[in-house]
Amino acid sequence: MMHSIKLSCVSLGALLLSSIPVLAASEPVKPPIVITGADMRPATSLNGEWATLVDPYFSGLFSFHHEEKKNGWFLNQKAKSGDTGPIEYDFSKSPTLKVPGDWNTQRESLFYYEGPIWYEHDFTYQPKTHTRIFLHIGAANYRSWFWVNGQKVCEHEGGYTSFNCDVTAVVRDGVNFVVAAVDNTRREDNVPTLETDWWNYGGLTRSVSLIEVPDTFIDQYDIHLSRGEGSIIEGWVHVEGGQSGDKVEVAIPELKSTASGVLSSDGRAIVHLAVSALERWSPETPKLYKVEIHAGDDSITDLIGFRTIETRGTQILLNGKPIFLRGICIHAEAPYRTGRANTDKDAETLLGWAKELGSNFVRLAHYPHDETMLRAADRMGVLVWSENPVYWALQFDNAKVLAKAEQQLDEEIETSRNHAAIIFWSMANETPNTPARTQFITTLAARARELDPSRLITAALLVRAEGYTKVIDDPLGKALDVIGFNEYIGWYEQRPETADQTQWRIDYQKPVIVSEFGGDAKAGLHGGDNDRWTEEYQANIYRHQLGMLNRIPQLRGMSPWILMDFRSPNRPLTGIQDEFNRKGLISDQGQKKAAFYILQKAYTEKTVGKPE
Ligand code: GCB
Repeated sequence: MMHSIKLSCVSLGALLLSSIPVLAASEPVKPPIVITGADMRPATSLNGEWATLVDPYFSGLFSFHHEEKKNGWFLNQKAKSGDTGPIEYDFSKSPTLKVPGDWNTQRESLFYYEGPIWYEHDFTYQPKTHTRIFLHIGAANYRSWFWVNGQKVCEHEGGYTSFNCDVTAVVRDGVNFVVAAVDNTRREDNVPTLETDWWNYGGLTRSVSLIEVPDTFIDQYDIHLSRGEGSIIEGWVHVEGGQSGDKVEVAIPELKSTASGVLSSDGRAIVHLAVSALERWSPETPKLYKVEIHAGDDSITDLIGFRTIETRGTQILLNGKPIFLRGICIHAEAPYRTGRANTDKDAETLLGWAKELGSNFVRLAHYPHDETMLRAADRMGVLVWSENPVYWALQFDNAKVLAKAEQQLDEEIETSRNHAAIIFWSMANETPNTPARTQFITTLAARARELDPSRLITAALLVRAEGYTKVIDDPLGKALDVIGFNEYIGWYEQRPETADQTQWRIDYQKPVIVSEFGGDAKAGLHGGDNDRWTEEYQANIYRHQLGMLNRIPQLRGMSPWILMDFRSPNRPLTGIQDEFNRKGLISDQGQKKAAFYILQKAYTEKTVGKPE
C-alpha cells in the first residue's frame, strides 16, 4: 500500500514516511480491562506534569492519506544531526499539562478546544518476575490511544470510566515513556452524542498509575449483603488466568467470618459468608468493613459497607425499612477552581455541602463519577444514583451506538459495584419517546440487572402535559424499578405558582423520584419573586415545588437540579450566566443562594416527603 503511494505520487509526505525507521509490526493490542478495586492496589502514580502537543489535524497519528502511521509521535523521537528526514515534534521542548486534569481550564488557548492532544511522560521502572503491570487510567475523555516505549498498548472509547491496559510485555528496566493521544471531538454516534448541557472537558481527566498484580490475579469481585433477613454476605470473585478448581478465600476479620469458594470453568468462584452482629451501612451509620480476598499469590483488601436496597409496591426499602431520598444532583465540576472534579478534596467539598443541605442522597449526573467521589460517598454516608451517559437523543437505531453504551455500562458496574453508597443504576436522561429508544434502553436495563441483580434500575424520564395535569406514561417506565422524571415548572414552562395547580397522573405503581427541577439564579443578584435570574425567583420556584411534590402520593425522593453552578457552553448570557448553568443552589465559588436555605429547612425539618 505504502509502496504504491510512493510510486504514484512522489510527495513530500511519501518521502518523509519512507525515510524514518519503522518498528517491527507489533502484536494486535489487547482491549483494556476493568480491574475492580484498582484504587486499592499498590500503585506507582504517573500523575504530574506531562509534555503535550496540540494536534487538531491528528497528523501525529495519521498520514497525509489518512492511514495510521507506523512512525507517529508515539515513538517520541527527537531530532538529531544526521537525521535523514525531519522530526517535526519534540515532547521534551513542549509545554506541559497537569494529569489528572482537563486541558480546557489549564491553558487559555484550550478553553474551547475539541480535538486530539498528545501527552508524554517518562517513568522509571524495575519489572519483577511473575508480575503483570497495567497502566490504570481513571478516565480519558473521549477516545484515547496509549503507547509505552513506542508500542501501542490499548485504545479506549468513553470519557467517564476507568480502564487498564496490559503493559507487561513492553515495560523495561530503567527509563520508560508513555505516550497518550486523547481526542474529545463530539460525534453523532458517540455516547454521549453531539448535544449535552455540560462542558466537554478533554484530556486525562482522572489519575493515571501503574498497577502491579501477580500473573494470575483477582480482576473482579462483587461482595454484598443478600436481600432478606440479612445474615448472609454473598457474591463472587473472578480470577484472571485462574484454573477451574482453584481456591478463593474471602475474610471479614472484624466479623470473624471467612468463606472459601472454588473457581468454575468461567474463572469465577461463588462465596457465601454467614455473619452475625453485622452493623449495616446506612447514611446514619456508614460502617465500612475491611474485606480481604485471597486467590493463589494474589490478595486485595477493600473497604465495603453492607446494606440492602429493594422496592415494595411504591416504597423504597433501605435495609428493609422505607426511606425518603432527600437528594440533590451533582456534576463532576470542581468547586472553586472549576474544571473536572477529580480529587478527594473536591468530593468532600461537594458531598459536605450536600450533607449540610440535609441530603441523604445524591444523583451523580450525567455520567459515572470517579472513585474518589464514590469512596467519599461510602465514607460520608450518602446514597448515590449512578448514571451512564445515555443523554438526550442518541442514535438509538444504531447497533454500534448500543455497543458503545453497553461497554460504558459494563465498565461503570464492573468498576463500582462494591460501593454500598450506590443504590441505583440510571440508564438514561430525558430521552425521546420512540420505539427504538425504548428498545435500546430496555436492552441496557436487562444488561444492568444481569450484571448486578442487587441494585435498582432507574432513568430520568420526560413528562407530558394535559392541561394542568402532568402525565408520566412513557413506556420506558416498564423497564424500571424506580421512575425518575425531570420537570421545570416555573423555569422552562409556566410560572412558579403554576405548581400549586398542577396535578400528577403517574401510570406506574412504582416508587417515584423527581430527579430534576429548578431554575437559574446568579449568586448575589437580588430582586422580587418574579424577577428571573435573581435568588428570590429561584427561591420562589423551590417554595412552590415543595408544596406540589408533597401532593404526589408515591413520591419517594427528589434530587433538584443542581448543587453547584457548572460550566456549559449553552449558557452565554453575559453578566449572568457567562457560560455557567446557574441552577446551582451554590455558586461555583461556594456562595450559597437563598434557595439553598429553603431546601435545607425542608430537608432538616422533614417537611417534604414521606417514605410511606
Ligand atoms: C435538564 C437536563 C440537565 C440540564 C438541565 C437544565 O433537563 O437533564 O442536564 O442541565 O435540564 O439546566 O436545563
